[in-house]
Amino acid sequence: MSGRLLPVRRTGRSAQAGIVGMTGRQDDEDADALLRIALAAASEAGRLLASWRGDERPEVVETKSSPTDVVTEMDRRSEALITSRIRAHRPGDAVLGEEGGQTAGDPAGSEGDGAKPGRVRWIVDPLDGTVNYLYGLFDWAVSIAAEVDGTVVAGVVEVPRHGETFTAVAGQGSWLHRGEARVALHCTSGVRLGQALVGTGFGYDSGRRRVQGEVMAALLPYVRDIRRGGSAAVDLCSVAAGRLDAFFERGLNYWDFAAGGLIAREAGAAVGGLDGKTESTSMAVAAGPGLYQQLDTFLTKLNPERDAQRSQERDG
Ligand code: 2AM
Ligand code: CA
Repeated sequence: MSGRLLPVRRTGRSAQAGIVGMTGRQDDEDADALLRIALAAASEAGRLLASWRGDERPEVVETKSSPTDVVTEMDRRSEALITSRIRAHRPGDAVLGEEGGQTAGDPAGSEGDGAKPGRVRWIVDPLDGTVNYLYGLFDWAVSIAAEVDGTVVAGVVEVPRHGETFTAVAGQGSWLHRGEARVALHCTSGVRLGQALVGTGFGYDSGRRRVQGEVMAALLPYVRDIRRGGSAAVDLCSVAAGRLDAFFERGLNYWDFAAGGLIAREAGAAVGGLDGKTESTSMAVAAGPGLYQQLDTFLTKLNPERDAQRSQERDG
């Protein structure tokens, strides 16, 4: 798949921005090569995950393991597959994954691919949108980003149930691949907050949710509507594709937004935190630049980066 879709050639805006301009340390071929590895791994992992359709549910209930265990198992298998594919090409790279944490590469094994040992780190979410996956909803994804010297230079979000693959290389724009077809992505622009369709998500902790509910109640009368998709990686790609005007979420992990953040940014979105901060596990926001400003101002006033007390009934 990756061989047919790539290489993505630089033209127009991309040629001026270029990855050299973005990082000053890396040339195009390296980021393209990293993207190709990510694409192949994400595609394979997507097929693996799609092969479980929830049919095992009655069985797992009978054997006293829960569907959640099956999902956790698929999660692990997906990450193991991705890590092994990355290591096969680039044994010297570090990999940060949701399941396995950070694993260092073998320093002796990383020659011949351009980047020196230690410069490349892969950020892997083997299954983003776990609850959707468990319930048979379609918004779940495999997300893989490649960093060079701490900067994300390539990202893939594979969304198997929609047959869609989102990609970006820093300075080269972002793309939606569907079968053999490929289209350049552009976020919406010039949308006022009052007309904006805004995606968001909620944490698992009840105290955090309490505040997120307050923020929703305050924001809802001032926007077109709210969507809660269930996969931050997919939501960020939706901003890139103009399917959402904006997205924000508190409490994401780096692997939830590393690839999707690049894809949104390369589609013209501003991606960051609130009040001048960069995107982080505390808060990640993405929208066309004007709307970003408006949302930033609105949300900052609500002090959304706080948590309330947890509820005993829910969290135990
Ligand atoms: P996951 O499906 O891999 O858990 C849902 O709001 C989005 O937030 C998903 O992308 C989900 O990823 C992510 N997420 C990650 N950690 C989370 C957490 N502690 N609480 C809520 N959502 C989390
Ligand atoms: Ca995730």
